Amino acid sequence: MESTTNDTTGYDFESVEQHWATQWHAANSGRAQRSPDRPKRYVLDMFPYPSGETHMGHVRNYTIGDVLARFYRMSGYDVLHPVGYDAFGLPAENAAMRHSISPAAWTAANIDRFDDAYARLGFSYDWDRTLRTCEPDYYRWTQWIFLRMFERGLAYRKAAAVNWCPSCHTVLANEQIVGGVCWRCSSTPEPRDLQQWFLRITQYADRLLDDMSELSWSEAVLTQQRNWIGRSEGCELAVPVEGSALAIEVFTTRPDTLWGVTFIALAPDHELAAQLAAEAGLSDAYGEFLAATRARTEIERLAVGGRPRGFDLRHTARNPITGEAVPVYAADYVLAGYGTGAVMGVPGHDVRDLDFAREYGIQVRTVVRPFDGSQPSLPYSGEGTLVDSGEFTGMSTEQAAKEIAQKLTTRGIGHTAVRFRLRDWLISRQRYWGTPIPIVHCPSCGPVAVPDEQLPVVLPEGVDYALDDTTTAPLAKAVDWVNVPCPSCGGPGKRETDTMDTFIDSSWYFMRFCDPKNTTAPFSAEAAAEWMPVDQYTGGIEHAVGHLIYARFLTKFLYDLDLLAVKEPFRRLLNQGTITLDGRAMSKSSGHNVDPSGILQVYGADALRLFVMFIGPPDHDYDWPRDQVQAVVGARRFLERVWALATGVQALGRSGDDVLDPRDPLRRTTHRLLHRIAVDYEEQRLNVVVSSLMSMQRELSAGLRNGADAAVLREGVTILLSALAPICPFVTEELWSRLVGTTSVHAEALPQPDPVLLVEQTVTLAVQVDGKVRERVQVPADITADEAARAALDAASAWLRGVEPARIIARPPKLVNIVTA
Ligand code: ANZ
Ligand code: ZN
Repeated sequence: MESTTNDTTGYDFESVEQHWATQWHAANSGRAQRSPDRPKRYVLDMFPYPSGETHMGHVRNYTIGDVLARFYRMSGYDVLHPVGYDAFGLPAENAAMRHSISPAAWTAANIDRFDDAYARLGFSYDWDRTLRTCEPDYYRWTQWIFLRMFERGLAYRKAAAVNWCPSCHTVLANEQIVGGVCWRCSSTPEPRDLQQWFLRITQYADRLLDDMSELSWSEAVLTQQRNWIGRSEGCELAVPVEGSALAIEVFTTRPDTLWGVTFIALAPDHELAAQLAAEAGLSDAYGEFLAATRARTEIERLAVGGRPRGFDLRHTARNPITGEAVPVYAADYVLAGYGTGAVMGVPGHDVRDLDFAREYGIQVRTVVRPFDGSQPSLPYSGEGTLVDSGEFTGMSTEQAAKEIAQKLTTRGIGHTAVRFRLRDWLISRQRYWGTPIPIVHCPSCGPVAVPDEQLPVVLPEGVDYALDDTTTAPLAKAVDWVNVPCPSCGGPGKRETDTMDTFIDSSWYFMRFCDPKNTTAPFSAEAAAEWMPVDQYTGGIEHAVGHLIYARFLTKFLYDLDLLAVKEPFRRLLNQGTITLDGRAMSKSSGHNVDPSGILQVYGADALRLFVMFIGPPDHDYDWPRDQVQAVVGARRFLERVWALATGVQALGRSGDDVLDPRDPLRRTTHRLLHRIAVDYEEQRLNVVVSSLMSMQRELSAGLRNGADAAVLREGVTILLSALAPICPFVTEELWSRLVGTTSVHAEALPQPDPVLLVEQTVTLAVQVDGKVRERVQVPADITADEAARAALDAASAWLRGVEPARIIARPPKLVNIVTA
C-alpha cells in the first residue's frame, strides 16, 4: 500500500484519513471470511436507528466495537463485524409527515449520511453484509418467521385491554412503558380494548430464565431480566363461594398467611366477578364499575399507597382451611392477566391488600410476628413466627408455607404452582412504516397465513398515513392493497392492516448478518453455525429488558426450528456508559448536543476515536466537557508526538544489523507495556490501553532524544503503531506504510512480547527497624517507594509487635528504614 506523501514533518490528518478511507472502502477491507483452522469472533454493536444525525453516543458505542474488532483481527481471529440499519419505525413516519417526503426517502437519505460518517470514522465493517430492515428482501424473512410462529400457535390474535399511546397513535408493548409512560414520547398511555397480535413469549419464560447461566453479562442486566420474567413459586387454592357451586381459584406466594385472610378479591375482568354481580342483581352497577376500571391503566391501579377501588359483590367465601366466611370483592389492583386473576386478601401482611382494607373498612389481622416476638408495624411482609394460626401457631413462616401447601394438596383443594410476571409480547402497531403482518382475514376462514411463495407482502407506497382520531391503521385506507382473495377459500378477504413492532425486526438481524443475501431462507444453518453466537455485543443499558429479551426469545425459537445450533445469541455484553452534556442526556431536537462532525473536521477521526476511548472505562458515563476544544486537543497532540517519533526514527535510517539486546531497558519497557496492553484490550479496559500507549510513546520519544539504539527504536515504534492501530487506524496505517512498507498494519498480527524481557528483575531489599537490619526480602527492581514500604512493614511485623511506626524512610529498591520512636 502506498502512503500519501513523503512529508516527514507535518501531520496532515485530513489527507491521511481521506486517503486511507477511500482505499479501505474500495477494498472492503473489513470483509469477514471463515477459515476452518482459525477461531472466530463475532463483534456486533446494537445497530443504529437512522434518524437525523449521528451523535457522540453513537461515536463512542461504535468506536468501542470497532476497536475490539480490529484488536481481534490482529490477534489471529476471523472477525465478523457488520453494520445495518433498524430502518422501520415511528420517527421516520413522523418526520416524513413534517417534511412531506416519504418515510422511505427520509430513511434512505439518513442512511447515506450515516454510512458516510461511519466510513469517515474508519469503522471496519464488512460493507458487503449491510442490511436495512425496511427492505423487502429483509422483511420478507421477518414475515416468514412470523408465519412459522403462527403455524405453531405462538403468534395469535386476541381482544385485549391494551395501552394506547395517544400521541404516538399506536398501542405499546409492556416493555415500552417505562415508569408508567410511553418510552418514546412520555405520554401517559390510555387503556383501549382492541384485537391485537401477540407472540407467546411466555411459553419460553422458563428457558429465558434458566439459560441466563450461560451469559457473561453484567449483574445489573441479568437482574433486570430476572425481575421482568418474574418467576414466583406459590400455591393455587380453590375458595368456595357460599350459596353457590362456584369456587374462586386464588394464587398466593404466602400460603402461611391463610389465617390472616379477611377478604377475597377478583380482578374486575374476571368472569366470575360479573357472574356473582349478576346473581346479586347488581349487573348495572357492576357494568359502571368495570367501565371506570378500564379507564385506568394497570400502572395507576397498581400504584402503592394509591386508592384502590373495589366493588362489593355481596357474597361470602369460605376460607378452605379455617372454614371462616369472608366477603368477596372485585378490586382494581388485582390484574386479570396475572396468576389466576384472584387473590386472598391478607391486609396484615400485604401492602396493597392493606390499602384496600383501609378503603373498605375490612378487618386487619396479624398472623406473623418477627422472630424476636415483637409486635410488627403493618403490613409486615417479612419472615417470622406464626401467631393465631391454629395448629401452625409457633411455626416459622418458611416451615408453615410448606406444611400448609402440603395440607391443601392432600385435601385436594390446592397445589403448588409457578407463575411468571412476563406477559405475551404485543406486536401489532397501528402505524404505516413497519413490516406488514402477512395475514388475510376471511369472513369464513378467519385469519389465514399468506402462503410463503407470496412473500414478501410488500408495504404499499403512496398511502395516506396521516393520523386521524380512530385506532384504525393507515394501511386500512389502501383499499386496493387491502382487498385480496382469501388464500384458503378464494373468497373475499382483507389483509391485516397493523404492522409489526420494530422490535421484531431487531430481534433477528444479527443472524441475517451471517448470510445476508440468502434468497431462500432467513439464513442458512451452515452460515449461522460459522458465526453464531455473537461473541461481543455492545449497546445501551436501556435495552436490558426490551430488545435483549426479544432477541433471546427469537433465537430460541429459531433454535427450535433447527436453524441455529446455539440457544443464546449474545455471549458477552458490554453496556457502554452514556455521554451527557452538563449532566443531561444529549438530544438533537433540543440542541443540547455535541455534533461529532465539527470535531471531525477540526481534529480528525483518529483524534476523536482516541479521545472517546480515553475518557474513561467504556461502561462508565461521561459528561462531555464544555471546553471540548481543550479536551480533544490533548488527543491530537499525542498523535502529533507519535508522528514526530515515527518520522524521526524513520530518518535515522536502518542501522544495518538489527541485533537487539535483550537487556536493553527501553526494550524492557516497551515489551512490558505491550504485554499489559494486550491484556487490557482483551478485558476491555480501553482507557487503560490508551494510557499505556501514551507511556510507550513518552519512553520512545525520550529514547530518540537521548540517542538510543536505532534498531531498538525501530522495534519500539513498530510495536507502538501495531498496538495503537485498533484505536487510531488511519495515522498508524500511514506511518506503517512509511516505516515498514508493503503490508497494512491492520493485516499484521499484534507483536508478541518477548518473554525474556518480561521476567522481572529482582533485588534484595534490606529492612531496618530503627536503623538495624532485621530482614531481607526479594522485590522487583522497579518497585515504587510505597510498594517498598508496604513490603518492609509486612516483613518486619514480628519486630514491630503492633507498634505503629512513627516514620518510614524508603530508598527503593535497596533499603527501607522503619522508625518507631
Ligand atoms: C396472599 C399474600 C399474603 C400475598 C402476603 C402476598 C403477601 P409475586 O411475588 O409478585 O408473584 N397476587 C396474586 N395474583 C395477583 C393478581 N392477579 N393481581 C395482583 N396481585 C396478585 O406476587 C404474588 C402475590 O401477589 C400473591 O401472594 C398475591 O398476594 C398477589 F402476606 O397472596 B399474595
Ligand atoms: Zn377464506
